[in-house]
Amino acid sequence: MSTSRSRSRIAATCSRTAGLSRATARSGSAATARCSRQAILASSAAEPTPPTHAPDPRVIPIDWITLPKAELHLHIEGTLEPESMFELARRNGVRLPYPDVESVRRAYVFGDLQSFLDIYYAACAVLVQERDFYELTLAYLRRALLDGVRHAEIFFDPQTHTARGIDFATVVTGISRALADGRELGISSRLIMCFLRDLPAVEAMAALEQALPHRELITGVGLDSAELGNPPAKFEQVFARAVEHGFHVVAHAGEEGPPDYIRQALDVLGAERIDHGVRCLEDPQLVERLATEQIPLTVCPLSNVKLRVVDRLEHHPLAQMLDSGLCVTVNSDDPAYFGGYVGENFAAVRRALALGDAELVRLARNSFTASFLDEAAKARHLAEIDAHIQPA
Ligand code: ES4
Ligand code: ZN
Repeated sequence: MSTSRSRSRIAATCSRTAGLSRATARSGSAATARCSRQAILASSAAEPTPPTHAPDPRVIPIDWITLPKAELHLHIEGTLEPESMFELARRNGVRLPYPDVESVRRAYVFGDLQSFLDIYYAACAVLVQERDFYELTLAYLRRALLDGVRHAEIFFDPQTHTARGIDFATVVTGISRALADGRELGISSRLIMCFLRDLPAVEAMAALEQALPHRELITGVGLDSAELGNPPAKFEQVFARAVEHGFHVVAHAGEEGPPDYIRQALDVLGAERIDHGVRCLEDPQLVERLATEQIPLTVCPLSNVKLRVVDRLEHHPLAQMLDSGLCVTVNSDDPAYFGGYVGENFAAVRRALALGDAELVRLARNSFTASFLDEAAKARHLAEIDAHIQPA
């Protein structure tokens, strides 16, 4: 495993064009140093090679934060920052069980997915008016732009709100109005409604019915919340009906649940993308299928550490997933709770897993190819990535 890993990193690094940064190459690797020297020589054959320990002023480092990318796994309710939580609580007369912002942040220590969901759903009580959903979404889009996000496919959980007496229309129009304004700011988007898998399937079916008058605002359906004990097959009929209505299909699977949940998401629900999917590595046949069919997996590294899916980022399976030929993307999940937006997720895996330039570029390219954008838009974004890493 480690042999194939280092081989692929060398190959990836050596396929870079002259002028790219080698700051991401793991220090002490003779092979990457050799590759970097070749790149420098190609760009300036007449000049002597500088010592490898000194930064080369001719190499322009890539800005990974502003590298154009798409965010494909983002729960809009998970972008509620503690400051906004207090502001909305005051505005809507909602009592919070915390005295201040600092004590909220201190509470964000989670043992597993369920311990996070308990706090996350409770916090949603401050979202009441259409303008609350609008402001939440617009704040996210403004923040995402700073991280190079050009396109965002955003989840929302309608049942979390309708169960509190908030109209489906209030939620979906508030979010969609912000998404329309976001387009003016230079960020395209799609909206995906998720069913809460810990609730009965009939309730998911009712949510789908409520969505139909807003069909044109919603691109796809997904499946989230407590995974263990709630297999995808529980929602077979709901997803069949969603497909009849032409919705795209995604599903959280293989975050805490076993590889078989990933198979069910694909074969029973017709999922086009798997959200998380990290546990696929326990099943080599499944990995082979996911790689062959290039089924995208929207991986959320900082989320996986916070929810203890992995014990530390240095042990995250993202690198192994890349090496296995999987179409993986890096995403932020619930950034207000997990310690970072998508740029911070990129920066964190780059450092912790010593990813090379080519691997980071692949992650950004995958984010567009795995999106629900049309082919022309995908091509435009991929060209923009090329321009970013290879300035004229
Ligand atoms: C979620 Cl991290 C995660 N997993 C499953 N469902 C979710 N809803 C919001 N965040
Ligand atoms: Zn998620």
